[in-house]
Amino acid sequence: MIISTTILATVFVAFMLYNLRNFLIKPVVQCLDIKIGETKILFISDLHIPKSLKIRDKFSIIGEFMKKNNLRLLFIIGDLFDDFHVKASLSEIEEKIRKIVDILDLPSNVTMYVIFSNSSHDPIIGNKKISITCGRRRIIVTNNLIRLTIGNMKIYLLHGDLGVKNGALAYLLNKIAWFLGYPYLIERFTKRYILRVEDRDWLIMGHTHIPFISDEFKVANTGSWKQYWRDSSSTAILYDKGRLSLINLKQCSTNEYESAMEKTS
Ligand SMILES: [Mn+2]
Repeated sequence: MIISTTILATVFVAFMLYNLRNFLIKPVVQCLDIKIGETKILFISDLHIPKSLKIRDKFSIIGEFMKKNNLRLLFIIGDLFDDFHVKASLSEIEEKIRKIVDILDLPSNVTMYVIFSNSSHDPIIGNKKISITCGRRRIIVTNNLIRLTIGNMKIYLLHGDLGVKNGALAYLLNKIAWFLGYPYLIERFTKRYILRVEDRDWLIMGHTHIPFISDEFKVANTGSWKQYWRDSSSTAILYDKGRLSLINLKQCSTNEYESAMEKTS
């Protein structure tokens, strides 16, 4: 009991100190507002595709899943790339994104929003909004927070590196907090204290590589597609007719994604 209390107190103090700046000065978070009428949306993050685009992972299951289930809207919530954290030229970013459309085997009528992470991995683009067309596909790249409005539902989308910038540290903090009885620490902290989002609205993040969905706190994490020292989860969050679910795309062998739905908390 004393040990766990000490660990919790240490973690809490370290976390507060690390984020002190965000407590004192509310970070300026630019927001991109999107209102849509789609009934199905896929959210993924943390693909960590190398800049060389030489990959062995089968990312095409993302596009295959979208085609099978008639999904036309995709949000990639950060860490799309693994080693591309430089001020790249617009033409280089465009070229790589077009190739990623191929790697993911996306539907020909897809609209894809990409939120670049800011701390590492993704290109540095400042506050630029980049629009790319690729046949009938529309791609919008930003590094801002996205506020998605679907009817009465509001979903905030953010990579999640505003507070704890290092993904491995974010992972560790979430695991320890979870173990000590405070689940989803980073997501709940980001939602309440950094973004000051209303309780009834949702926040979907990436960054920690721990997939989950919590109806209680209305926070979710898309997981990751890269095998580091942490496993790849191959997960996504699916919006379908007003409901959000955590799904595992590697378990989708049929047209029906119901089979891939994991237990929601
Ligand atoms: Mn990541």
